[in-house]
Amino acid sequence: MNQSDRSPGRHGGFALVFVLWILMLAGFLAATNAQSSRSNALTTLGYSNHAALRWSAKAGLSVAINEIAGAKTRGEAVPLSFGCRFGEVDLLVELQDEQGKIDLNVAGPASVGAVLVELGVDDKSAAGLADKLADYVDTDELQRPQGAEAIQYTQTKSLDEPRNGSLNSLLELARVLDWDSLPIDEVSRHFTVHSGSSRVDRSLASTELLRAIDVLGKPGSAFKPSSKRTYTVRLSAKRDNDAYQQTNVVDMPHIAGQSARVLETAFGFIPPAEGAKSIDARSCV
Ligand SMILES: [Ca+2]
Repeated sequence: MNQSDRSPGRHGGFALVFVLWILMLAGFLAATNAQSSRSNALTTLGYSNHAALRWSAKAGLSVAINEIAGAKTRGEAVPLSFGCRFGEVDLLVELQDEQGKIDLNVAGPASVGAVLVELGVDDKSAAGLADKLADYVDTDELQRPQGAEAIQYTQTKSLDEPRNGSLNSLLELARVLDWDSLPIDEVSRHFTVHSGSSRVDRSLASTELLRAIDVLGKPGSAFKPSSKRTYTVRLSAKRDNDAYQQTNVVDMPHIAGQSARVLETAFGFIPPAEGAKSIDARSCV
């Protein structure tokens, strides 16, 4: 076979390889594009879910405020929790009267330490945490046995220092030496900075708090009703595989027509398993 006989076949072979290479490249580009489209779609779905969860929680706070106001107007007990739906978002709302908690600005370290022990903190650590909190709040610079004033914060290279005044928010506990080790969500179920009372309404207190009060031998912690109407509103929202939690402390108005004031807000996305669980199917609106 001469050169002219072999050329067309060789050219045909080159052409075939070239076409196959182009097809492979086109396939690769198509696959990449499909993957990118799927990724974009998932990202968009994620944004959509997050936006829906955040707005549902925001709207759920208004529903909760109306529930509290309605119960008060009717002379009924404020519900401990309720669930409802905003479209495809499941919302669980938990309500807690701050009068059933220990006020960290008022309680002594013995009371704070006793509650921490009931929450599972060992005796020595609980005493240390209680002393550090008391030093953070009191106006002097005299360090308690296991406490911490400004010099201890400097020695531990903390960027914070004691306020030497009342806490404005539970979130400020993150600045108190060693308190950042405690889960704020758990802490907020037993402590407040808004009741303004050294006493606790036993009918509203958690079981851990009741045990601590009994250990302290203060059954007299029976409550003298306060004029304060402050509540923690904990909202857990869930849609698909995303979940979101928002916690607010709300000061309810004393006079009809006035608006509720939001004193504290904490929020964030959480593991779906911790989101709203089985709730009834009523609509939130
Ligand atoms: Ca101090």
